[in-house]
Amino acid sequence: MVADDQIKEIVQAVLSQLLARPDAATTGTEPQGESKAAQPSPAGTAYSAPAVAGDRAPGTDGGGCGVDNKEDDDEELEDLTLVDLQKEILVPNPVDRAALEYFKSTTPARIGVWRSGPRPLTRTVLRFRADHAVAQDAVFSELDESLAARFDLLPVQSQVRNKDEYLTRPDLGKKLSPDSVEKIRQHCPGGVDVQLVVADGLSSRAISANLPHILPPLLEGLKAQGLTVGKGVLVRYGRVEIMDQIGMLVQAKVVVLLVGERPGLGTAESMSAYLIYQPHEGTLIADHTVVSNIHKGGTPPAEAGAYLATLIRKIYDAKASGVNLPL
Ligand code: B12
Repeated sequence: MVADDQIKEIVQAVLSQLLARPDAATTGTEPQGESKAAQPSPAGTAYSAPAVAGDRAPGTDGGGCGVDNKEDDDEELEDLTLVDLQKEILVPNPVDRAALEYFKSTTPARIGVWRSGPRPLTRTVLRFRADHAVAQDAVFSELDESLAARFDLLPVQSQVRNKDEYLTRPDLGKKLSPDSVEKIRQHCPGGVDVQLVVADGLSSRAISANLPHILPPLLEGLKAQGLTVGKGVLVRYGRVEIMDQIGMLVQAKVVVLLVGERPGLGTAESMSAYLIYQPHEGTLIADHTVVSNIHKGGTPPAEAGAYLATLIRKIYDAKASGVNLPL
């Protein structure tokens, strides 16, 4: 086992060697074209002087090792995830800038990212990795339990004990812990029209970001639709199918689950609503209706809340959901 001091010494030695290298500021590992390409075009809009290794002036690229330029040691690194990709123009001097801006405005996909020879720009690669890190952080982040008190929800837990188990045992996330079953029996009134369930799922960030905006229009909408709503439940380490067990316990007509979606590279804050009419032992996944992509860059949560209220009324009236719900 290497002692902490030894590790520090090794890191120090590697860093001083890198800084002492004559080519530390110009590694020559990136073709010059990249740095040139990454410069803002004369008519450049959103893209300006990033403090990222691969996007410096020609010949100053550090190959992304982060120690390429001593003067920059105290500089704050730009948080690439804050840059709006749909507005970032990386193509130098585009022939038809307006068309490129239009295409980019229509999709969050990474189009028009330019290149360095056959490779993507360092900036593009770093952005990809940063977005991936954000997605991983969202998956590993824990549910903010203060949401329960804030929105008058009953905090419960699946049979999962920790995040690692959550990720490796999806089956346990579909069932309530015995304590939670008892809690729901005690605190949630039975026979309601609508049972609300909120679960962290694969992104508790999605819940923190959207819950405050979706709940008011959803609850107001259900009231306006004349539907009774039971005591809502906040599930830690929950998977989609846990909503069926909760629905069966409280004998609700319609169960609505708000859950964090598996984060992608576009956003880590996307939430889905899954809906089901009277779940029972033989319920299948296909008996659920899904409304996905609820976040500020997709269907905004306030709009989704109002829409869900009308959809729940439709499911209630049709006595069916999922593939059985008439279009
Ligand atoms: C992962 C995923 C899957 C995985 C689920 C496996 C797993 N165990 O996780 C697989 C590849 C199997 C899958 C299959 C399908 N999926 Co899918 N899936 C997703 C994805 C990318 C993430 C879902 C998520 O994060 N759920 C939250 C976590 C916590 O849930 P979970 O409990 O771990 O897993 C359950 C749910 O993911 C659910 N689920 C997944 N897909 C679907 C689709 C439908 C219609 C339903 C009711 C449930 C459901 O089943 C899982 C097991 O119980 C979403 C995209 C998104 N932005 O949400 C699409 C998404 C939900 N899927 C979709 C579709 C269309 C399907 C399929 C119908 C595709 C097909 N033609 O076969 C099938 C149906 C599955 C079924 N059994 O009936 C659509 C739903 C569109 C809609 N509004 O109805 C979405 C929104 C993608 C999209 N944008 O088109 N899917």
